[in-house]
Amino acid sequence: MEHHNDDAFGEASKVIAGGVNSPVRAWKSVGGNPIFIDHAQGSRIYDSSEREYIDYVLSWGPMILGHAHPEVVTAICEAAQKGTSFGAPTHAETVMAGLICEAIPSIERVRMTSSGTEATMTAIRLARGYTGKKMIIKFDGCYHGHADSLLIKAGSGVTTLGIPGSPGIPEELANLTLSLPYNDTASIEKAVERHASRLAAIIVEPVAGNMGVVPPREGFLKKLRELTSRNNIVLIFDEVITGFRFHFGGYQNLINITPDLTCLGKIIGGGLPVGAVGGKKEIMERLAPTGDVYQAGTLSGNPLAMSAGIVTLQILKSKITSFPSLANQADGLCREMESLFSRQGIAVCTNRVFSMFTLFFQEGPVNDLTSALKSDISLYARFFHVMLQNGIWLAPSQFEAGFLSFAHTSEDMDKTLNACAKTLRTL
Ligand code: KE4
Repeated sequence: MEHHNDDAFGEASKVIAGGVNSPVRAWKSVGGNPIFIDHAQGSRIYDSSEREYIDYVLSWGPMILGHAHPEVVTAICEAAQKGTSFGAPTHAETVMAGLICEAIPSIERVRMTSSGTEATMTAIRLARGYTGKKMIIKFDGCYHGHADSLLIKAGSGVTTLGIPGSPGIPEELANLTLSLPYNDTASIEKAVERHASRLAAIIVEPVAGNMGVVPPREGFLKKLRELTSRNNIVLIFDEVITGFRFHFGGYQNLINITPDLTCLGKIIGGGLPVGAVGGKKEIMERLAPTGDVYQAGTLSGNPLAMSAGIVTLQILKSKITSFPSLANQADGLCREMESLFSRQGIAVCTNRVFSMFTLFFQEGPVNDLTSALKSDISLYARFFHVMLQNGIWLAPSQFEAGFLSFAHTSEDMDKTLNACAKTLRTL
């Protein structure tokens, strides 16, 4: 049935809160009704009117192999033939956990969940249970999912929608979370000095992706490791976006900093609902059933999600030598876009880490939430819509990351740059 887009959103809004199952999909910050997608293949995504777009959102990161990768689809179909959920251990979960432990040496034990939110929520609870302390520190503009303790000055949809905090979180709980400016070493030193005896954890996106891409300043993560080691504070790297994005492992492997716990999601699920928390055996064994920190999940380690994730990670493992060219492709795209912007006299600041990037509509630099918020979001909104008309699917928010996949071709790059040139002429 031909679904005209506005009808689709109208229909959805009659039965789904806000017409979407995740706020950032509603296009609130860029305006207009969201386009509904019918299917996707490789680097391309198709709406319900069969219009084709080159996709740089990639489901917010998971689709690093491109959409509907044949081996991933086959793995899911084969798993489905054997049943979709048993509520009992399966060998696939051991294989998945083994791949994660092999790729990220700091992870000695894993617990699978069905979302990144559950992974970070579990990590926080574990840190509090393990240390017996209550306070946590996060960073402004970082987004760790929507667990109560973490929805404080969060990034992603919270920043996009300009939601001050989130009603429904008791201040007794919110007051136990201190959010500091990202990359601000001085403020973290002062905070730890003052609160060390009460601090259970510091949680950080080692490369921030939820205020747009903001890389860590030299020494920032090292300082967090030093301060947490000295004060019995659990250091949690939220690698839900960065895990397996830059290579077959975590960002932590590349900078040689070992967190106590790591949260994963997105890519490790190959597009199916998956999250994971992992880390030191001594901490992870505090989780029920060996320990007394409870967490659980009916569909945690679900056979279909494991089959998609295992094949995805195995393919990424076989592509270890291809990651540099993925990063080079992103580098070339960003440089060419920057020169198109400067030729048109439009200010843009590009932050890129390997194959994840954000074009901030401002002079820059952008190294924390305060500087990210200086971006011209109405200009971004116009850019978003005209690029869409020109067949390019970008994040419907200035404060998100763009991603490349191994399915993006040089033809995709050329088409994107032509669309960008055409778009900029209309701005
Ligand atoms: P989920 O619960 O959405 O699977 O994961 C939460 C999460 C945790 N940590 C980081 C670093 C994340 O980026 C996320 C989720 N990312 C957003 C987009 N930046 C998901 C998109 C959405 O909310 O629809």
